[in-house]
Amino acid sequence: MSTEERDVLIVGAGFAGLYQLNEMRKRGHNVHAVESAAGLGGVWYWNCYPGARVDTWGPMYQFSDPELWRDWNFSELYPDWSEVRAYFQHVDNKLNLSKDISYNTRITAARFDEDSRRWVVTAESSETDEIREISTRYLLMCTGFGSKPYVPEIPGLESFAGIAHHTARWPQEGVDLTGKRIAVIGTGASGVQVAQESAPVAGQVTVFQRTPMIALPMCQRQISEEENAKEKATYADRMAKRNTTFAGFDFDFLDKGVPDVSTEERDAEFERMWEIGGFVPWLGNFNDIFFNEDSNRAFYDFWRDKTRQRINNKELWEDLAPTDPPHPFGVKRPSLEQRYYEIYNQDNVDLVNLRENPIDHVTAKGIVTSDGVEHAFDIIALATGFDAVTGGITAVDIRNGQGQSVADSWADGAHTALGAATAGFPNLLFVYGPQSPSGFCNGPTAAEAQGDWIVGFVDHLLTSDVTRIEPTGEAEQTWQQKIDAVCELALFDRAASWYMAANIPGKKVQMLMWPAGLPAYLEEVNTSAANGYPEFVKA
Ligand code: NA7
Repeated sequence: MSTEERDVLIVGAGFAGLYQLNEMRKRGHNVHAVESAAGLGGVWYWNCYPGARVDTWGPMYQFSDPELWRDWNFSELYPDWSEVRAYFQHVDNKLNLSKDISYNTRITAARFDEDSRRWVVTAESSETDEIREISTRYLLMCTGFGSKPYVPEIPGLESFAGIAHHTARWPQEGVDLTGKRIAVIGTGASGVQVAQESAPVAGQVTVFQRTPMIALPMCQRQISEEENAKEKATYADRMAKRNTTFAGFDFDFLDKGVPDVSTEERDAEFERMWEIGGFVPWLGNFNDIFFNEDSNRAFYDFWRDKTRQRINNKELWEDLAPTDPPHPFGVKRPSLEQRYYEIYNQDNVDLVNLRENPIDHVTAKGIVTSDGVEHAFDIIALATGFDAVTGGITAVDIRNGQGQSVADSWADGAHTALGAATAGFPNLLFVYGPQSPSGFCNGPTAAEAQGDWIVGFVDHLLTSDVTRIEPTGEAEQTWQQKIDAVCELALFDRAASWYMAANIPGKKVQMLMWPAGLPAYLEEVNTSAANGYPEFVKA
């Protein structure tokens, strides 16, 4: 076992980790990154299932450095996983990040040594089985919100004789869907994408739905070279704007609520948003959409009526676009779809409503539902989501000097100061983690905006005499109170979502994100920096 010494060790080579690596390197720090995948991209390495694509328009789903975007073009407004992966390769070609990344390497454990004030990290290579120890002053978890797939306990799943994969563990070489009988379990973003991609080529697609997805039209289109060239003139302004909007996009909520306008104006706005598509009807809607139940319901009814027009079989309307909303619109992340509702007009596509007819067990041949019917399949796609936000952190056995693990410390709920550090665990920071803008924020924007604060903080520490920092319990309580104050007014707790940690049985239900928007977040962390990081005890 070798021991290498670092100032900063980064776990994860997605947007957040790569930004940290580049910025720390620029400042001359001894930094290294480890990544369990064989390549760059984080979620975009693992999520190569059929139809996987970004739900943010490509121009704004990039780093803001002009050197990186000037000569990069996506061919579609919402690029698929392979184009995003090519983008990461482009970034690597420009910045030569790979030379400081250990791929195929998983961090399994980290112990804080109080004497040296350093983390001793165990890294295992999946290629060579080599186990190495890395000693680092600061440990930066950049594990994203979706790095730990969740597979529900379904009796008999392991006995299935066909092909079964979680969407985020889809084989890199792909799976031929042509003519196959395919089960899709789950109707989040991943399930919707697999279903609509499979339907045109599969022999049979059966979607197992627990909660209807309130999916929005993606309004996907090709982007020509001319359009890309023309758009580039707008990039710098639009990228700067990202830090000023609630969710890190180049658009924001309207500056009015539904009660402020007439019914005609409201409907005209809904129509306008609908035409633009994507997340505009979600995060560019009236500013009371997450707070006022009547406003939220008005949009739901608009969505329901639009969606029903696309489904020929009226018997499916209550399943797919029910009269009353399954939960308020948008408090669960909406999927963006391209032809999802139309697939139900095909003879080879079925829906099983799991609320009426749950899965009982899986056999070698397929899925048996509680009505006793055995549905035979060649492929089962488990689009069942993630132990989101905290899962990538607690999956590593991170222990403090007293032997306590982060997982134990968070058993009754994650607690953080500034959504970036947790009391009891010195010199440990996370980007895009719990109680940060995370799942409410465009990934590249958060990687840079929250990332800049973390770079500044660590740089400040490494160039001072301080060798140990730890957030105070008081700072955590203040942070929690600020989160609770927004949640008390909002509708977020009305859905069993991964935002609320409610998608994993037994996980403590809590708002996992900073719900007050990116500008308020940046004000908090920038104030902290200006005041010398008072949320932390320094030694
Ligand atoms: P999501 O959005 O968490 O969706 C998971 C889906 O799996 C959702 O429809 C769940 O139903 C369903 N699910 C979970 N457990 C079960 C069981 N036990 N039985 C049946 N169905 C189940 O994950 P995605 O991968 O689609 O998307 C994650 C994010 O990645 C997404 O928001 C984008 O930002 C990209 P439920 O709704 O809980 O009833």
